[in-house]
Amino acid sequence: MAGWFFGVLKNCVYLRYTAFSLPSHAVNPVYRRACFLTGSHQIAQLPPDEGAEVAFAGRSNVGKSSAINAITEIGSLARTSRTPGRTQQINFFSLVDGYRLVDLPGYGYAKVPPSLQRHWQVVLDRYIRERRSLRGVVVVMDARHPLKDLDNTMLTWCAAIARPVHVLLTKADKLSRTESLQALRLVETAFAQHGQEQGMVQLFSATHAQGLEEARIRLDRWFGW
Ligand SMILES: Nc1nc2c(ncn2[C@@H]2O[C@H](COP(=O)(O)OP(=O)(O)OP(=O)(O)O)[C@@H](O)[C@H]2O)c(=O)[nH]1
Ligand SMILES: [Mg+2]
Repeated sequence: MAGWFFGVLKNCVYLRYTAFSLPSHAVNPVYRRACFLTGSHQIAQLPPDEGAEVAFAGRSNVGKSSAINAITEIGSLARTSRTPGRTQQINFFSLVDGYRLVDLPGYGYAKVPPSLQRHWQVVLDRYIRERRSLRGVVVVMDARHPLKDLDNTMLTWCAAIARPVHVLLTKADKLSRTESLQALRLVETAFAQHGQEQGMVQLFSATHAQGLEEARIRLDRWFGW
């Protein structure tokens, strides 16, 4: 790939022409330029519904924030924690102007007070249903415990409103190869039954950098790059 690229040197923005080809597996540089944009508690606080964004949804503690960090190769971009319920707002990360990754609060964590759980249920429902710039939802599941009730609800619901979904079966590093493939087949079958397009389920590991390229290819397609 050849073309003009922006760079920053000693606080000066410069433009340069790169003539050499990037290898096919090269990371699209926009992911590495991700930066925190804003965090929202309410629908009214969301940034303008313009451009394009991809949201990461899933049960609490499955590894949504870690997946965003692995994909962007910025370890400290989204806050992660061993303690479930870490992400308690809708966090927006800007890639380039008008293109965003979105880290959603996790669902299904029993220790979150019921009133807060209801709040997020309503906000996430409206966000996924109404957000015009939302190109697709990455549903993150723990490869060891996929397809919990709320995951099935999310898949059914996204299919019903024709929201494209890509499933990351993360923490695959904790499974043997055979177990990983079993989990993959299981979720692929369920995915098809939920009326979603086939072939959009993958194994992933943030800690072992597994499945990054496949995930980025999906994001590239949704963003139209
Ligand atoms: N082994 C392994 N651990 C992981 C992986 N991804 C995330 N973790 C760990 O899982 C825990 C939760 O990760 P987070 O990324 O904070 O999970 P989350 O889904 O954003 O959690 P909430 O914001 O609470 O909903 C952390 O201790 C991570 O280090 C992975 O691929 N492999
Ligand atoms: Mg999180």
